[in-house]
Amino acid sequence: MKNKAFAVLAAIGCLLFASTAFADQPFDWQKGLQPAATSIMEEIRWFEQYTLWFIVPITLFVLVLLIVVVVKFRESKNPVPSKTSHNTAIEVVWTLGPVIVLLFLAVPSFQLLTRQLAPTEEPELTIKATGYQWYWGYEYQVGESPLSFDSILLQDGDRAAAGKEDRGVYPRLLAVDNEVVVPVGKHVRLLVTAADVIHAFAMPSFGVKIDAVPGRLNETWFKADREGLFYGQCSELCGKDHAFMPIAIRVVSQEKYDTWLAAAATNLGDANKALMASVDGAAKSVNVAANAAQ
Ligand SMILES: [Cu+2]
Repeated sequence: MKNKAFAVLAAIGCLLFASTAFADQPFDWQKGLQPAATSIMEEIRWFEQYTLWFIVPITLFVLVLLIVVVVKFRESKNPVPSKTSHNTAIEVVWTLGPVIVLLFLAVPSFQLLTRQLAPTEEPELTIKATGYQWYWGYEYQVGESPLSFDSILLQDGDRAAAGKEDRGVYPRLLAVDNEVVVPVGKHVRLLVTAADVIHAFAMPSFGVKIDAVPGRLNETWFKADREGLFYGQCSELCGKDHAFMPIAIRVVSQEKYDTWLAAAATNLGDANKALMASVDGAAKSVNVAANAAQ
C-alpha cells in the first residue's frame, strides 16, 4: 500500500518536474507561476503568495458571515427583522479594516513596481522587439551594424532541418526558428513596439509583460540569473494568428553569446546552429555523465 502511494507521488513528481527540466515553459496541469529566472519574477512570486495570505482569510471570513446571516436571521427563526440602520462602531471597523489591509498590499506592490519600472543599473545590451501580424522581429543595437532578424513559429515540417526535433526542448507552438540570444547575468534593456496592431511581449519566467503599440516605444528590462531556453507568448489579442507568435529567449554564457553575436553578423542560421550544438550538446554530455555515475 505504502509502495503504491509512493509510486503515485513519484509519478506526480515526474509529471510536475519533467518538462521544466528541459526548458522554461508552461507544463501540463500547471497551477502556479513558472519558476523565476530573474529577481523581479522572484519578487512577483513572493508577492503572489503574500497576497494570498490576505485573500484567503478575507474570503473565508465573508463566507462565514454569509452563512451566519443566512442561518441566524432566516425568516422562520427571525420573523420580525431588526430596523437598525446605523452602528458607528461597525462603520469604523469596516472602513479602517480594509484601509489597513490595502496599505499592507500597496506598500510591497509599489516597491515592486518601482523596481520593475526604474532599474538602478545601466543596460549592457539593448534589444528592440517589434510585434507583427504574426511574428516578432528583433534588432540588437550593437556596434556599427545592428543585427536584426525575424522570429517565426517553428513549423513541424522544419524541425528536422533546424535540428529541433526534441519536443521537450522545442515544444509545439512555442519553439521558433530564431531565438533571441542574451548573456546570463547581464542587464538587458528591451524596447518594445509594434508595426501593425497592438501586441504584447510576455516572458513569464522573467516577470516581463509589456504592450507593443504601433508608433510608441515601450521600455522594460530583465537580467536573467540562469542559463536556459525560456518561452513566452504574445499576450494581446492581435488577430487570427495571435496564438502562433511565441517568444523564445536563449540565455547563455557571455562567452557563448560573444561567439554567437560575431557569427550572426554574417550568417544567423549558422550562428544559431553552432550555438545549439554547444548548448544542447553540452546538456547531453552532462546527462550521460550523470547516468554513468548512477
Ligand atoms: Cu500579437
